Amino acid sequence: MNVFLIYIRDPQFFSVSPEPVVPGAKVKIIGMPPIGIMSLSAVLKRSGHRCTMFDQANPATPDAVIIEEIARQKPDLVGISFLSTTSYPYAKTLVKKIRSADKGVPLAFGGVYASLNAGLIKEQCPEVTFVCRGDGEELILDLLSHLGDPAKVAGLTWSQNARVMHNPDRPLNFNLDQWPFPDREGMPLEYVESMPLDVPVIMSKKRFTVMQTSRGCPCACAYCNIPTFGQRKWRYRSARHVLDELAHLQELGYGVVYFVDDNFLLQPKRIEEICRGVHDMNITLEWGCEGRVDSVAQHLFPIMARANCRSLMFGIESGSQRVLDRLNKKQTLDQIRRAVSDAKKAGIRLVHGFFVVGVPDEKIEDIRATFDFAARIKLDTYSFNRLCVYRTTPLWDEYVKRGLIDDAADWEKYFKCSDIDPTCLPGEVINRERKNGFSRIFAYKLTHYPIQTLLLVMRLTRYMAFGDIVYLIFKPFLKGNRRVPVQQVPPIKP
Ligand code: B12
Repeated sequence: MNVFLIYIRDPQFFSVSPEPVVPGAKVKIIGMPPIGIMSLSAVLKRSGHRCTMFDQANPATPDAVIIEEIARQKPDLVGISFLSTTSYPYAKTLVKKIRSADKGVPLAFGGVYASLNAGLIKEQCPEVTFVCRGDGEELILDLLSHLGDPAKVAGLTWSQNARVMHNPDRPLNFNLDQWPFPDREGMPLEYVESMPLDVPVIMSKKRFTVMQTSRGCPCACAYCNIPTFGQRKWRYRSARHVLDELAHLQELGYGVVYFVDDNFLLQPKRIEEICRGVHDMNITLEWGCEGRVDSVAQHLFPIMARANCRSLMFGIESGSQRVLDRLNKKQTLDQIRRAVSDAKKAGIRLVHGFFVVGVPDEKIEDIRATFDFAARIKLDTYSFNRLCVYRTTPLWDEYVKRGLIDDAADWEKYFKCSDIDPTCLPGEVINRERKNGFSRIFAYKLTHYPIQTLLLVMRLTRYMAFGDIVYLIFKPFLKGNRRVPVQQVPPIKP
């Protein structure tokens, strides 16, 4: 059969401007390769199906071109993949456009947000034929075999006689080694910038891609819905399978890879095997990953560094223990200090800290403590985002109970916590404290860690246009705070 897969991007995360906002800047799009559809494409092709992938950020294939292709090729199924609440409006718009051009083509949604809101989406967006929940590999094959009899497909939400049908869930599949490596060569990707400006994922000019070596996370942080999506289970590919994919990427000419795992640092034995294999198999690919500071794999940081781990991004969140506890982070300030210092001592080139501000019950002193803490630990880079609440997270459920969110009316929205929660500091105060905090961090880093700061700036100049660096440094002080991308998709009212 012939399948189209389309990856939806929220335009605020990509910029395809021929005239960059900062003169001389070379950032093309802020994002990563769409590994979700690439994974499905590989599975489809291995089973003998034809598959064409589209990325909404590809300037060569705007929506009109995709719709023309649908009219020309008449695919048997069009799968539409998006990650989050923020991209749902754009997925809806595209589905409506496709449907008005073609009444009959089966349209399927998939991805984390679609999975967790399937029934509501199917009701709100009748143009979409199927909403696919959970892992897509088995499901999409099953769906193609039962396009005329969707009742047989576990994990599917669809409608019959105007009634939304919610088939039983698919059991979680733990055998991830059975799937082929993602189809990375099946779509053009030269418009994707390998180093998103918001998060300096990887600093390299080598050919870049992403890889997923495990799925899920057993933790229960208040702001995260991955445990809901993955039933708090952690599923992983064997070290052997991961190494084979790394070797395959090297053969294809990739030089750098970022692991998009939810919790890469969970199992020391597997990490050790992967690192040992990197040496034994002469894999020179550089890589980066994310992890928790309480990982029991910290003694492996030196081995990881020797196995070409170049960036390690920690979800630190706050420099106030009170705030960490409020977020149910189950980590201590000491653990953070130790993890960051161990990673730097081990020789990991870039250690990043993700922080949030605007947390419920957070006081001005907590925000100040967070910035001062971030300044003092040996992080190379850091980001401080305003905490947002998404449906199916513990925090969302708390807000529903407290009457701050009306689940029935608000399900397709997300909120900055400070916009709805009176226990948060007001937005202006958070922004003011964030600006002041950035000034203090810069001053502290320059005076206390001048060599680390200088090396970082020198490294940035090697990989980024000067305009981008200036923007990155001054972004926290700019009004509005975010580079305004040229929007390929018109903004839609929520
Ligand atoms: C990498 C990543 C990013 C990257 C984007 C990568 C890219 N391609 O551009 C960056 C850093 C840019 C990013 C940004 C954001 N992200 Co993000 N991100 C992730 C992360 C960690 C991994 C995603 C991934 O690559 N998964 C691996 C692939 C293989 O899985 P997949 O895409 O889900 O696809 C599988 C299934 O879902 C299914 N499937 C998917 N599509 C389809 C379609 C069909 C037809 C079928 C049958 C099946 C199917 O099959 C696939 C294979 O099994 C997820 C966490 C997660 N586990 O999903 C968070 C996550 C998706 N992000 C999240 C958020 C909130 C954001 C931001 C809004 C953050 C912000 N405020 O800036 C932005 C918005 C991005 C956007 N445009 O939507 C939340 C979403 C929560 C929500 N309800 O909205 C998540 C779940 C993190 C979390 N812990 O809560 N993100």
